[in-house]
Amino acid sequence: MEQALQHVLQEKFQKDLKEATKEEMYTALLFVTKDKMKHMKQKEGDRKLYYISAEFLIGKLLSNNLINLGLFDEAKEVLAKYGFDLTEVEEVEAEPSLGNGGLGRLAACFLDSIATLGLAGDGVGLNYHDGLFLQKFADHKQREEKNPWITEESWLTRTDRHFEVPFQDFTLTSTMYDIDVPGYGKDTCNKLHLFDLDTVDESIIHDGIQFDKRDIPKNLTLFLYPDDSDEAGQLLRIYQQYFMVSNAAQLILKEAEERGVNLYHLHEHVCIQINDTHPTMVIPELIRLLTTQKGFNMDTAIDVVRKTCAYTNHTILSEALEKWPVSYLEKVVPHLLPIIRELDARVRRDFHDEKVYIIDEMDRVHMAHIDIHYGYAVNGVAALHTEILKESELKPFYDIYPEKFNNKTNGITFRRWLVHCNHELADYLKELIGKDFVENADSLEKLLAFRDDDAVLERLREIKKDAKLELKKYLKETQDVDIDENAIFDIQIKRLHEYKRQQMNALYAIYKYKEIKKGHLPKRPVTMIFGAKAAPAYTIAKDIIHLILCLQELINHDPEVSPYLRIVMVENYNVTKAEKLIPACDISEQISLASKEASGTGNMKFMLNGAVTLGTEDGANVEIHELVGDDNIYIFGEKSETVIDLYDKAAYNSRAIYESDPEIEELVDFIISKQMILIGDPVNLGRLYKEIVSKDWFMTLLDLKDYILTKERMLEDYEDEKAWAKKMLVNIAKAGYFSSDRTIAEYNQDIWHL
Ligand code: OX2
Repeated sequence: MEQALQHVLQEKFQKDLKEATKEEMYTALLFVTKDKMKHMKQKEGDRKLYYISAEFLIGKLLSNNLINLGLFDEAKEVLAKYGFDLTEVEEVEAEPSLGNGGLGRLAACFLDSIATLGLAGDGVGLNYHDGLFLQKFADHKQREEKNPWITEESWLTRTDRHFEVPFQDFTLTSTMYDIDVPGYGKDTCNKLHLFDLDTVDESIIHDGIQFDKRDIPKNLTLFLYPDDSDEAGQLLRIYQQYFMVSNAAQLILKEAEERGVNLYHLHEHVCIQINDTHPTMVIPELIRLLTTQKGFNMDTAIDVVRKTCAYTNHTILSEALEKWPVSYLEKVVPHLLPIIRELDARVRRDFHDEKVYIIDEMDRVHMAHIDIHYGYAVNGVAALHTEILKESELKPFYDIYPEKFNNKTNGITFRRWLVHCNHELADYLKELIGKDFVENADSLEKLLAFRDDDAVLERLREIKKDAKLELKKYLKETQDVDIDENAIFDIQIKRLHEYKRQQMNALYAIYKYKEIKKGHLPKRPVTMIFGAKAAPAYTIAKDIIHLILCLQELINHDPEVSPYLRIVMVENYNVTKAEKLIPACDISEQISLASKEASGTGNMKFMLNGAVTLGTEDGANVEIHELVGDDNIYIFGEKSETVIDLYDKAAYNSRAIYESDPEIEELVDFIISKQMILIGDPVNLGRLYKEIVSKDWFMTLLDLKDYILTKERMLEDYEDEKAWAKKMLVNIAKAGYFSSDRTIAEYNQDIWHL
């Protein structure tokens, strides 16, 4: 390592290890690591997986690659010898914001686990130059800016693969970039293929993230999820999706032919996982390529494609189940329409239930319906979610194809979410139970043997305290905020969405503020931490951010309250920040309206790092609850059956709750109180107030009181330090099930058969 670094520094910068800057040292590490991976091949096998996804939220890669390659300790030592701190050096790396939230991070964890299990599987996506967006706060509001991350030297390698992608008005030539994906302790390596266009032009971006949505050659891979509140935005998304899948399909066929595969047996050698509906057009595109270029007839092409593709559903929110108007597809990819119409005609021929048609009476194409009819497997991402798919959301399909439906409860990679983000905890666990858990997560259960060992419990508390101190330092340096490491850290970090109910947590803050004002002081200070980006066109989500930022201002500047309660909204929440926040957390907020959070994966990361969940019976919380038992989790709120029933009967009435309960009324009214209006914008606060009182689609007021009571009980319980430490221990010990290695082993066993 020392020689290799020395060599790069000399060649590139004519410098010695002693003279290098942090940036130069980072570049040297990047080169050395990339060079090592360049010589690693993919595992050879009969069947190869292509995981197609609009998002891969990979985070910074230096440390993780070093860990997986077994070079981390050596690199750290060499750097220390020359006065460098590896943690500081890796700060130099820009984090690619190639994802929005859980779906994209899941894809990244999966790539790690696929490689770690030694399976041949590559990711396929797009190389967005400016990612999702960079979040800035000004006037207590979110502002969006571009988030460039591609530097001259990066993990991307330009390849000489290019494909022609035909659109209605023009044909574009792609360029494929690769990022290496090494497995933990493996000498094989997979790839993440990111497609791009050489003509993309970042200079067309102005005023934050505005740009001409119609200039496709210049804008195609600028942003992930460009604003689709108008037609031009929706068309751009279709351009992006088709560009992604046409490249994927061409790559898949090309690689198969290079491997000598007879395309009539494609399904025996290739498997395609469609990550939510964004890549759905790969199905008609493959059929098109097989029929127009490879001499297949329609029946055979459909048959082969059906045996090749599998689909993962990540949500039951109807606005997320994509439906593209036929007229839009006509404008962008008219050559796919005859195929989509043929696929629809076959469905209509075989089934007489309009709920399962592909094209509906309003001439919209239901993308998920294509996946379910023309793929061989459909999976949900947690047990409850899959049950809801089978029993309600996708019931008509389950009735037709019961054998296609299966559950794959999500997971997270322990290499990033424990070994990398929490060195102190990982090292201590290795000391206690051996290092086997890094690859064999179930062995974390060995920790249970120490549940009554005072010294171990004490050490776990110390490790938590150290992580809090680290976070305190980080927040001071990056955002100039002060937090108290002796406070209870209560953290809600995830995308901003009404169903995730950050607004309910904000109402708790109002409750606590008022209590403190009345002189009911908590035994120990509480620090409430939020981190969330709102989609640029999602008005109410932005209003909720505004509410939290106004409360932050009010509470942190009130000398009567701030010694006991603080609010911190972390700017531009991303993977790097999650890695600092999660190890420091005491209370993990997982408070979605039951039935709405398909799984959640933050809940798993927190648990693994010794936080205790405060949550509803939703998504994977249900499975966490089953694993840790009633004593080690705090569950509140209505169950999913009740919620689904309320929706079915249109029986939820937030105004009735508001008007009949003076305590709730007082909290909600505070949103538009004089003090708040003095700080914030009456338009935003007023709109949010009205939304909660007169609509409250995600039933905040339904669960608010139970939430407040449960959280208060949790704060009380925290005071029994030993009992709390035991809860931490049990959570860590039981987290093994949520390793993405387990999830991927199940995908492979039941769906992929690699
Ligand atoms: C998310 C889901 O909301 C979340 O519950 C889940 O854990 C994650 O996917 C990974 O499965 N976009 N993001 C999601 O769904 C969609 C659509």
